[in-house]
Amino acid sequence: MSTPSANNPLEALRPVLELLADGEVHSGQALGTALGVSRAAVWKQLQKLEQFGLALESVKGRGYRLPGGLNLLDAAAIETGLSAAATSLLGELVVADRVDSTNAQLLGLLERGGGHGVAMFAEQQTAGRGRRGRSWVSPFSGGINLSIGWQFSGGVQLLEGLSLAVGVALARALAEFEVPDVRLKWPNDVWCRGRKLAGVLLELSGDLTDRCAVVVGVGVNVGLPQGAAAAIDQPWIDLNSVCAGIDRNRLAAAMLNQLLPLLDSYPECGFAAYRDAWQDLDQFAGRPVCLRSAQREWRGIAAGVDNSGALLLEVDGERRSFHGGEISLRGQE
Ligand code: BT5
Repeated sequence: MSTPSANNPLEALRPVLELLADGEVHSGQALGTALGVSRAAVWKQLQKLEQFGLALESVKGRGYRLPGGLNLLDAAAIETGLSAAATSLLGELVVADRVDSTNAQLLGLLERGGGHGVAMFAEQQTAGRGRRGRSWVSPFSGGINLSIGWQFSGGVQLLEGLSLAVGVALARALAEFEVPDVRLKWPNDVWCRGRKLAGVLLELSGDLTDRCAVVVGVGVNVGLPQGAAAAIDQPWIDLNSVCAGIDRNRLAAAMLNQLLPLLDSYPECGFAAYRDAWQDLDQFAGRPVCLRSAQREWRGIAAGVDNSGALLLEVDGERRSFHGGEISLRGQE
């Protein structure tokens, strides 16, 4: 797939971004010389950067800097970190500057008959999606926004529990960077220190009884600017506040190294292969929770998940399984 240039409006600004990525002060003169353009042209480029929400700082009499620097996603750097297994399963790697939603882009591709094995990362999403019409806050360079398209035959029931298994895969990728206190919250959240660090959104297309496709969408917070994060209406956390300095390209590769083999083997092995690992990471195991669905509310003690990924709750001494709804810790619902 060729990346539509509309998804890469930063292309022309990459050289100046790469100079500023070190977080140091650069004078307009030095930037102009390095880029081979006039100071006025540098100024125009810097103004455009601000349109991406990048907080450029002007240091009086000295020049400009991007506080904290930038660690841009780069396809070649991601590819360097891929395992042999992931490399052989990857159809195409796309790194976009800005898209509406990587899931929406991948769904479009799948509907046009392509997309299998395509992994798309975006520095920024203007309409990042959560479940049930909710949104995912994804400011420029603030995290990893990734969608992978996967076609398979045999009907959608083969993907039962997949969003939970993806959570396990993410936890494994984060463990490679020794991120502390990572837990999973049923059905699709990765938490850290009691706050949401990452979310998973699966979207399906095709004939759900036969040949169909899934888009696995994952958003992980790396360094969310406070301004953008103000729009998040629940406790959140980013990697920089627990484990600063993780290279985004290495993390992106680690995620693909986990997710591509998972997708390849999932129709055969299913959630049973991930259940124990999921339960070891369960944020709410043994705790009193409230499960809310559109129709009603259940109160019980969280007792893990079954082989299909359904939530198990002890309700009035009886163990019941639930396939949908949202859980919260009792007392905090
Ligand atoms: C999710 O939905 O958690 C799924 C998020 C999936 C995002 C990825 S990014 C790549 C791909 N492309 C997309 O367009 N989406 C996927 P849900 O469980 O419905 O949670 C959404 C809720 O999480 C929101 O209503 C907020 O409360 C909260 N939220 C939004 N942005 C957040 C963020 N950056 N960090 C933590 N929480 C956030």
